[in-house]
Amino acid sequence: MDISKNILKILRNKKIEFFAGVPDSILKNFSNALSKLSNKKHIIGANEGGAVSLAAGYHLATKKIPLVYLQNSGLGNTINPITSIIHKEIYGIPMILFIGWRGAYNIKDEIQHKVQGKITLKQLSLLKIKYKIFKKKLFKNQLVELIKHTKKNNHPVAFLFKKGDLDSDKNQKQINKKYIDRSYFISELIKNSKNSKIIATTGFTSRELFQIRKIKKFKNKKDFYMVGGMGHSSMVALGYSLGSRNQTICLDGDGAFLMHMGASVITSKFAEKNFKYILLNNGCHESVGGQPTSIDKINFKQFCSSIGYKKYFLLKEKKSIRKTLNLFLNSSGPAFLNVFINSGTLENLIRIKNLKELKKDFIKK
Ligand SMILES: Cc1ncc(C[n+]2csc(CCOP(=O)(O)OP(=O)(O)O)c2C)c(N)n1
Repeated sequence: MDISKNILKILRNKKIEFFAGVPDSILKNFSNALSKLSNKKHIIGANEGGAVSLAAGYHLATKKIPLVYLQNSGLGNTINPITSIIHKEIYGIPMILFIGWRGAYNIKDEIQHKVQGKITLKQLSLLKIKYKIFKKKLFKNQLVELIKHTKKNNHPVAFLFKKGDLDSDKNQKQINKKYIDRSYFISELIKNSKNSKIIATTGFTSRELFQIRKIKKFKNKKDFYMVGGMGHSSMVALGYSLGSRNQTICLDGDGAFLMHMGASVITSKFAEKNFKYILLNNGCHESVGGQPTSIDKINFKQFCSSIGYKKYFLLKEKKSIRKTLNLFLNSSGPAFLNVFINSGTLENLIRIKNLKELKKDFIKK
């Protein structure tokens, strides 16, 4: 039996049967095992703070121990509800956190995981959260001990996983090819927005944009890559657009959009003509394994008009790209473009490096 299924079995035996979280690549195999559960037992939250709050509410109703899974980059999002509600010195709510530990000691990882990777254990200690670092030969006992501890102390506990601890996912997702490839859209965007600055979201979007600029030998002076800070690209773009005359394009993903959806209300209210927002909508968290988002619940035409976007465009077909991009880019902002994209990314996607150099280039006029 694979480790994730084994873990789920232990959890079930201990009556842990409610799961909430935000997906992470290290925990991909575990969250895929959860995907078979009903919506009453497993919910992918908009952000990690929401996931721990959801778990807290479930505990209040059932007295059972919930489990929340997250990447350590989302630990910051949980800190407010943990320190102000969940902590044993406040209400005292037990729960288990499964944390994908990016930037862990002695493991090569991307630069944006360096700082958070280093402070993760210290943050947990500061929060008085007992933790264990997954060990393949000991994990059953480790888990049972953590469950006992959270029950006894009415305080969260954490189980940390490093890259490769859980089995890799053997069931490759079917790649949907109905819409537009992200990379194709990005190439067209680059060609058609020569005088614009692009602020691109976390994950494959930034990496594809970086790679396409490189291959086509466009200098990277136009882009700011949000290698982390998932969900905050639109606010960075708003700030930039207010301070600059450049047309500013925020290139976002649906998982990131949902993570801090309130930002869209602020951007549409305060943005000026030069602000353009593009949602690359594949209905999932593709960069960390393709787990579904809840974006399908939004009627974007109504949503955008209700929060004050001046224009809304929808793009689903490759053949309409040039025409729609032209209309969108030449419209007076704030304007919103909802692009339906296929899952799938470029082969051998490169990592973005030399961030300080890129920033220097970006801020040059
Ligand atoms: C606060 C935070 N939580 C989780 C992650 C891990 N993470 C990186 S990319 C990503 C998925 C982003 O999904 P979406 O915005 O839909 O873009 P896609 O991957 O589909 O291109 C996640 C969850 C993160 N970087 N930061």
